[in-house]
Amino acid sequence: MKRSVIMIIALLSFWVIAPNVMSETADESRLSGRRADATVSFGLWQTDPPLNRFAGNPAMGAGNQHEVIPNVSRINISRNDSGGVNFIISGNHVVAIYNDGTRPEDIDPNLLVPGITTAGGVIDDPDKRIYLGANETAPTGARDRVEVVHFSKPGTYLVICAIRNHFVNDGMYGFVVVRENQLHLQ
Ligand SMILES: [Cu+2]
Repeated sequence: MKRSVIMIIALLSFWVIAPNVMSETADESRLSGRRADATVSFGLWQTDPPLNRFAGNPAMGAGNQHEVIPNVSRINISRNDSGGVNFIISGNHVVAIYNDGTRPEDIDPNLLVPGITTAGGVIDDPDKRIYLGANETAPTGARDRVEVVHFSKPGTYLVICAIRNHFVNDGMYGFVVVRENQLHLQ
């Protein structure tokens, strides 16, 4: 009986003390719910009409929604901690990310990777580009994949699908907003 009372007191005190210790040692911005990472759906497999990929992908890009969801994702970084975005790619898409302040109209959709003609080709505008992801023909470029991209500086980053038809015709682009947490800088 005594022992169980002691156990309860020990557990309760841990429950009270542990969060305080954690908040002193960990990044408070993360504990308070400010996200250091975000998950972005980059192309989605449709369900209406029903889609069956069991035996293989539908031809000509059918059955795929060319959208970036959420369209604007936000992450927080601090002086000591950077952040990341997990792009979950479904379909034939190529992630290209441009530096802070780049707008969709700054992209030249007529600069193309030579030799690729599918879906209008792949945009290859290197101006202010900070990341170009895998193509489906690359060894790492399966249609269903994740690319995790690191952000260490605040800014508003344009993220486009570099498949020309997706960007030009479907407006497949979004933004990653990286904010620096000023509250806990010392
Ligand atoms: Cu795309």
